[in-house]
Amino acid sequence: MLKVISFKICPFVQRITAILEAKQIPYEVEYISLSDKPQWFLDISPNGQVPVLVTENGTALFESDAIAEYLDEVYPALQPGLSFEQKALNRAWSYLGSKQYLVQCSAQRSQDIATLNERAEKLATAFAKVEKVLGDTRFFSGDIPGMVDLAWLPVLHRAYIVKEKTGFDFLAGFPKVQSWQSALIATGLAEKTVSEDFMAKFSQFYLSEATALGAGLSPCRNNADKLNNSCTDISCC
Ligand SMILES: N[C@@H](CCC(=O)N[C@@H](CS)C(=O)NCC(=O)O)C(=O)O
Repeated sequence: MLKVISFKICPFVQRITAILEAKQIPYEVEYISLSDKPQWFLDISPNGQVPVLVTENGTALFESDAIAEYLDEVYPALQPGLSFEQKALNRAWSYLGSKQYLVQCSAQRSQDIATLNERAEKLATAFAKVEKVLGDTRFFSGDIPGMVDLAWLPVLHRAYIVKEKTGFDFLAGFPKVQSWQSALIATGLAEKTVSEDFMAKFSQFYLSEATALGAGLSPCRNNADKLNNSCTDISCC
């Protein structure tokens, strides 16, 4: 069986588990600690990063884009019959999604409102591009989720949680992206592709009192005076 080496709040991993779930490919997950990486993991992960996908042959694949493309090619297509051009376009829109993971992580870790808004603005630049190309279908290009949808799922899932928990809306001003988010959340894929304690881990890391989002949970949302340190941590987890 395929094995995904994972870290619980990693969006790069969630993209891969989303593809596995959507394609109904059986897989198992092994979680590791990124602050204390085991030697066996370092031996198979050239960059020391998750996700790693161990194939049926025992080959350790790394880099989420490469893993996503492997799963797309080897297992039955989610959207059969796409032309090579359409596939290339889908990859390009997927890359735009996966490039936002660290941007969003850094926004969520912002320690003051000004930094949060500044980083959310970077994310908004990407949402504006997608808003322009989303059509009338439920998902990015059709009525079932395809590879582009799954690449954006981690970003849209996190935006959903943040809005639910704090009221802060990364998608403000993008009605089509909001509908797309609702359609994706309604599939149930978001919950299926993370660990059972994802919410607790996510909240602990991104919505604690140390972040502007977490401090915003108090009735006084704009705590900029209290939280005047800029976050310099752009790492994700
Ligand atoms: N380019 C990599 C990025 C993966 C990544 O940043 N993973 C993070 C967790 S979300 C990680 O493993 N960080 C540990 C480290 O960089 O030492 C990919 O697409 O797979």
